[in-house]
Amino acid sequence: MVEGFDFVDMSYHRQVERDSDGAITRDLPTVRIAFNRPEVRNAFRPGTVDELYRAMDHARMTPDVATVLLTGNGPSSKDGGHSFCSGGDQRIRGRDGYKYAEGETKETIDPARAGRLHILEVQRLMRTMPKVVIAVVNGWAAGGGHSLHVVADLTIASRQHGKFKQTDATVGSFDAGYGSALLARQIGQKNARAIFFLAREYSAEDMVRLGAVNEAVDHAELENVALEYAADIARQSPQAIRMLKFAFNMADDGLAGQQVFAGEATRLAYMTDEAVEGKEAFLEKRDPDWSSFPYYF
Ligand code: S0N
Repeated sequence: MVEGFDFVDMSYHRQVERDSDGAITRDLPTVRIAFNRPEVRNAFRPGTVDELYRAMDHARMTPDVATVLLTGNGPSSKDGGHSFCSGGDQRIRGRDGYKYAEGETKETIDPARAGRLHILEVQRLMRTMPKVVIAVVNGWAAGGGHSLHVVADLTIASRQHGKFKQTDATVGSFDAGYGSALLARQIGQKNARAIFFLAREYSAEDMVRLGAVNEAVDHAELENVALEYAADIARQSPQAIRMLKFAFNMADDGLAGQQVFAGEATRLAYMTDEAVEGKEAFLEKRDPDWSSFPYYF
């Protein structure tokens, strides 16, 4: 457990493989990050989103972590309701675009903290981090919570409690970026438009049929299945996984997606004798000798 967060939980899960003598042969570590405001269906405020960002970024920079599980704590102690995330907390949405914490006023609020759409920064981090993010939908995924599952690389959902509803238009907001356009790439224009325009409720199995969710599983098994997914991912080549993630993103992310993919390609190229020759020639103040590097393989 990583301490210091109020609204988000972050914990490391160390799964291992052992040989017949019981010795550990492979570590398969995973990070679980969970919204922790179940009494409001895990709605997020700026403070929640800032913590979520820090947790995600910590996972991004932890070298041996292959996979991030994003989920919601619960059920609610008030009514037993289960939730993944119900999006932006509507209680603090000001007409001026700021999100007011308790006791804050227009005069005291810090615009740098409360004036922007923080959650979009988390979406970009999920999208560009070199790790697989799995949305583990244990209850309601609504509004901005629905968009987070869309942005995740994979989604598994509780058969009993996983529910999906895109309520943005109901409350006068709209995720006009990944939440809608990426969803249309995933499940087709007509299906995505229906989800947004009609704001109807979908079960986990409905979403599997539409191709928006990878698997619906028994609620009691949800986190175990998520850890099995994470372990399988951790058995693959880390380099191959991040190249594949960035390749899957590239067409939809335009030049920003190309930049992320190209960064990895450049990093790999730096490991070749050819790139080393270019650098050494510069440092030795001579022309590079490319004669041993073919133009065609
Ligand atoms: C999730 C729903 C469908 C669950 O219904 P259910 O099970 O009947 O529970 P409720 O009784 O409705 O809820 C239980 C308690 O939780 C409170 N609550 C639930 N969701 C929220 C919320 N989002 N904000 C504040 N409170 C919430 C209820 O009020 C209730 O409290 P009590 O017990 O005190 O009465 C249902 O709850 C529902 O429809 N929720 C609202 C979903 C929603 O519309 N979310 C917002 C959609 N928009 C966004 O998420 C925008 C996201 C975002 O950040 C963003 C992105 C782009 C641009 C701008 C922004 C931005 O920052 O706003």
